[in-house]
Amino acid sequence: MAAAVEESAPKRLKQDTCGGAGGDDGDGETNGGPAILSPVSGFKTERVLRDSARDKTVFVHGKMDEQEAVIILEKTPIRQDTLEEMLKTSTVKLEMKNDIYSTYQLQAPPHLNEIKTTVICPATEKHVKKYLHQETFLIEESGDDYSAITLPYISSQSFSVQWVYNILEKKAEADRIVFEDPDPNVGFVLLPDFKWNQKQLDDLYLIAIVHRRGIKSLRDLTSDDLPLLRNIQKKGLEAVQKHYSIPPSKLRVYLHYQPSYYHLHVHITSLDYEAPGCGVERAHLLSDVIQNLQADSRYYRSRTITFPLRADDALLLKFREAGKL
Ligand code: M7G
Repeated sequence: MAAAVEESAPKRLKQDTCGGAGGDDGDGETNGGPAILSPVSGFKTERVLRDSARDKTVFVHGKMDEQEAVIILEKTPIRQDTLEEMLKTSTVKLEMKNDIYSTYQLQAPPHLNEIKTTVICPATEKHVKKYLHQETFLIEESGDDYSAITLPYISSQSFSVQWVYNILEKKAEADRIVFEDPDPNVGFVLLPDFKWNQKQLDDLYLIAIVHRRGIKSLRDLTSDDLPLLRNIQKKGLEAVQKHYSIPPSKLRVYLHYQPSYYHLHVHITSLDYEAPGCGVERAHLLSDVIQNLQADSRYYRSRTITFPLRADDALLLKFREAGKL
């Protein structure tokens, strides 16, 4: 059962550019008011990229206004604070009854029955691949492999980080910011990851995005960056404690390698939540990163780092071509 977040009502997105209104300049829009028009009503499904009955999620590729789009639909957890209302106001249909056992189809009123919907439009081929269910392979990337294979690849192929700059420049999601340290060198913005609907703490998911530009990933970090990392660890976790009453001992704080977006950010999730990408093959605990850099300034420049790649990832092909797989 999901404990509720004691917060103001979550913010919803305005009409998306691919749905009609709004510009296409890469600026973000965030709005605290009600949704006006459904950007997904005109969505034409092409194929389901991935679905999970267990997670109650579906990733769909299709078209919106002739533009490529990916939508992610996710049934949200049942919340403790609205449970009573839900049981009182729902209609029920008996499915079966046997002795002391009975099952029903319960139809909750719309406001207690929402589906979290994420829209990516226009979506690139890389977005479609990101969400397509794929076989994965582990790569062992040495420091030299990074310079010779990965760096040239990510310099030309990685996802745009415009959404990150929009957050840092307060052009998007400004009203969602939980904490900010504006210092250009060690500062960061802490806000909810867009995977989290902020309605229950069980699946709390925040990201701390550093103000400093040019740190692509873990690979770029040296001991010079320790003040930045320690600042996130200290002030970021203090802010989570203050805002959500969750102590550091209940949080998983980590960096991804490889990330999808090459602007340094730290993931902060509830320890009780098995967030996608929190496994040992991709997640590096911030506290370990700090200790490793304390012990060896060039730790992440030189060591071999293991990470998974999907079968159709062009980077995997580059490693294959180089005889590394
Ligand atoms: P990552 O490790 O680069 O990639 O993390 P991943 O998506 O493969 O984990 C980037 C994180 O930023 C992810 O947890 C995303 O869910 C989150 N994220 C991505 N976008 C495009 C947005 C966004 O526009 N707003 C917010 N708040 N979070 C985002």
